[in-house]
Amino acid sequence: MPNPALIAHRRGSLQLSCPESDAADYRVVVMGAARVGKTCIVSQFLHDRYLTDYHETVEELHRGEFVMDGTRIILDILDTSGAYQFPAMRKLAISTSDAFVLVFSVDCEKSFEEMKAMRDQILEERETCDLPIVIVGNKSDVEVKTRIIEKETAEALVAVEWGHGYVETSAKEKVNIEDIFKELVYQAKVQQFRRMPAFRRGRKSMPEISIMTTHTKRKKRNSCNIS
Ligand SMILES: Nc1nc2c(ncn2[C@@H]2O[C@H](COP(=O)(O)OP(=O)(O)OP(=O)(O)O)[C@@H](O)[C@H]2O)c(=O)[nH]1
Ligand SMILES: [Mg+2]
Repeated sequence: MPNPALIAHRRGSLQLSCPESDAADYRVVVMGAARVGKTCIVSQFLHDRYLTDYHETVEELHRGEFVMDGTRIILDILDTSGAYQFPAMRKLAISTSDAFVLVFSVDCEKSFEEMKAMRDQILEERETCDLPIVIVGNKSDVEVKTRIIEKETAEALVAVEWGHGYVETSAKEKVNIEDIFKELVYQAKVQQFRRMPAFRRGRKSMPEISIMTTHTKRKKRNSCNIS
């Protein structure tokens, strides 16, 4: 059953007319090689549903929300194609997004390399490293002998060398899925904080951030018209 607390839609099928003045809004793009599990991750996050039948994505826009420190966080989540047959769409997604989720599959070396190339493209097109980026190693449920990218290897590169967030997930078993989006909002808050004058003047401590997802508790807001 769809999760009533999260409002998800495909591009073009929903008119959203709610006033969002009290909410922080982030446009998030989910990128990664084909079949790494991007759509399954989004589906688990928004609908608590795992998709066993594979359908190649072209591009789908979803909307979800949760509450962090009393602030409503609205995420416009763009699920993209892993096939490189839509370079213009990828370029547009990169230029218009606030935050990035880059997914690879821990049993696929090629997807790890593609994730690196996508990150390079993002940094090049946005001309900055100062972006909220979370790297996701999906399919952590696979057998040990099938696994190719070790957690330590990915963490050393992503968290230590690059300074991004790293989360290992299983969309199949719904492990750590919410952590992706919590980490992403945390990264976005860190970026905002770094840009604050007080921090530039030398303040080193970070604000306390606690994130609570509420999509099992919240009710769909009446002011949103879904057609
Ligand atoms: N074992 C395992 N399989 C998964 C997991 N997540 C996704 N899959 C499977 O991997 C296949 C691809 O999943 P998708 O979510 O459609 O992949 P995608 O990255 O969206 O693929 P594109 O839309 O083509 O870019 C499907 O058959 C899923 O059932 C996971 O966590 N573990
Ligand atoms: Mg997909």
